[in-house]
Amino acid sequence: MNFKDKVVYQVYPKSFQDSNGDGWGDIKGIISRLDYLKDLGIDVIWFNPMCISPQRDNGYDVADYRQIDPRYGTNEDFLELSKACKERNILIMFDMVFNHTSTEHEWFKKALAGDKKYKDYYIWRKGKNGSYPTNWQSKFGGPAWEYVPELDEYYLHLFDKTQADLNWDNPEVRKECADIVNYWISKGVYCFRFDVVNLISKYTVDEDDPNNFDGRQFYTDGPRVHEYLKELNADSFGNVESITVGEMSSTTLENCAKYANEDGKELSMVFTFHHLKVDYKNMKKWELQPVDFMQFKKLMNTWQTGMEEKGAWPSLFLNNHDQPRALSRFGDDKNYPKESAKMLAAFTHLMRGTPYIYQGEEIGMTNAYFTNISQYKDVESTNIFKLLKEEGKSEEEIYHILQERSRDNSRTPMQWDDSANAGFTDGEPWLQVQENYRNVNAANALKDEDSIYYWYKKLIGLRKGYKVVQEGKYVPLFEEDDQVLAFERKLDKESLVVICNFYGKEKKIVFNAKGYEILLSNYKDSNIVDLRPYETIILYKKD
Ligand code: TEU
Repeated sequence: MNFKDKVVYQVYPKSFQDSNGDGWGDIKGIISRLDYLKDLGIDVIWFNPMCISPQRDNGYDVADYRQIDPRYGTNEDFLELSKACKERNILIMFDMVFNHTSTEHEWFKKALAGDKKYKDYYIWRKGKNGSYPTNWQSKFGGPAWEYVPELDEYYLHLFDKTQADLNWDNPEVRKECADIVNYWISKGVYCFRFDVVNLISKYTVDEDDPNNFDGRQFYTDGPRVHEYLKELNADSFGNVESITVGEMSSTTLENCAKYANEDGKELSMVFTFHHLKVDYKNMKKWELQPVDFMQFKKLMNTWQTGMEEKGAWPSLFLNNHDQPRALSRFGDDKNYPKESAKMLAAFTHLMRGTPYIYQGEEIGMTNAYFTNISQYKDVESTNIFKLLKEEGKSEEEIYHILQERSRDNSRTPMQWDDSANAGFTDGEPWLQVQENYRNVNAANALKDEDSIYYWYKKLIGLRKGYKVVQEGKYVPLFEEDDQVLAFERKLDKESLVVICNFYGKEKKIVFNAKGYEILLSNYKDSNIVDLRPYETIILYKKD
């Protein structure tokens, strides 16, 4: 299916819309908000996992891949959602979590009970010298191995200890996963996101990480990952008109050129994260540094041109449910919320790739800025709070870090209007609503024709209306400038230029705009010379 003309919207179901007052978003709630999404102009909705799960990691710990978690509704409700989406010409993208299952999944329970077949669905090792099989750290902190006394063995979990890694070298596991994809295809789902799918093939699980770290060099972009993806493609989504995206953790351009090659043998596109680590000090998530803009720009340019040269397709995004809000991170949510949100959106939507909007970014939602650990719910945040405390950091310091980095920053409930709990729920929300909801909400955005919301609508309109946005070549501009990120998209006689001032200060630029018209700009009367704080200008010319 063509995905170059499409825009994807990510719904975090738990925080989107509650319909029954239990404080959790649900499917009926989503259905009631579909017209809002239709009006925005999006084509696909990616739903974070909604299947049965103990919710240790908000659904990324799946206990049954074929059943909707009752907290979201029933499988019948899902069919209703599917129908309602179809009526609006919106596609559904499901989130397939295949690197691991919940330890409450029946496969794992059977494994624990000593069933050999199911034990081999997971990765087990004996301890070494009375300790863990290797020194690997889980991505959520703590050891990546958990001991099971009954079996006198450890199982591998790259994430939480309730998320046991599946053994993809076992053909039966691969078949189970293809069957699950086919099950959802039979229910009318044609788009899939594959969670951390470049971690499924491990080089080895027996060697210590020489850097005393998480062991990622032994399981990232592993030896058989391309083979497994080709197989999954051939056995499931490759047989229908589908769109797929793989979440690629710490990957390389060379591997992504294969994962997302336009030959279509593996996936349609990839999510990569290098550009979202430019504020990690020493590449460590819990160490803060200001955004390294030059590094950010260089990464964007390298990946944009590299993927294009190799005939591969990227996804475009700055936000998702694991990232702090881009407006708070790359923009200025206090002094220039509108200007910087629009600039970041123009930048994201007009590069080469398929853009993803994370719920709420289209109305300028910000980080949560929670001030107490009791407000945080994410397993990663609560683990890290403990670990950083043990390291001797003060609570004040840790709060500062969490306010910048916690995944809960983007998970606060969608802000619909200025009524209690932002119109998200009549009950007690599972995660506190960000207090700025009285101003920052969808109802206000819809009333203001200059709002961020309508800007997103216009950007989506540009993608639909201009082939150069869908297919144009990417050419970096102003490469050495330390304040402006700009690029040209070129296709036959068409040229689209996007100029973004990434800072809250003015800047003079020299650009020969002869023959160009201004398609959009986030300030009135741009002169294409004196950029104002966070100004963005989109220029177009056809010879
Ligand atoms: O995330 C994978 C991942 O590696 C991260 O973005 C993760 O949040 C980060 O490393 C933590 O610092 C995916 C999902 O998007 C995430 O929500 C899940 O928790 C994770 O996989 C496990 O399934």
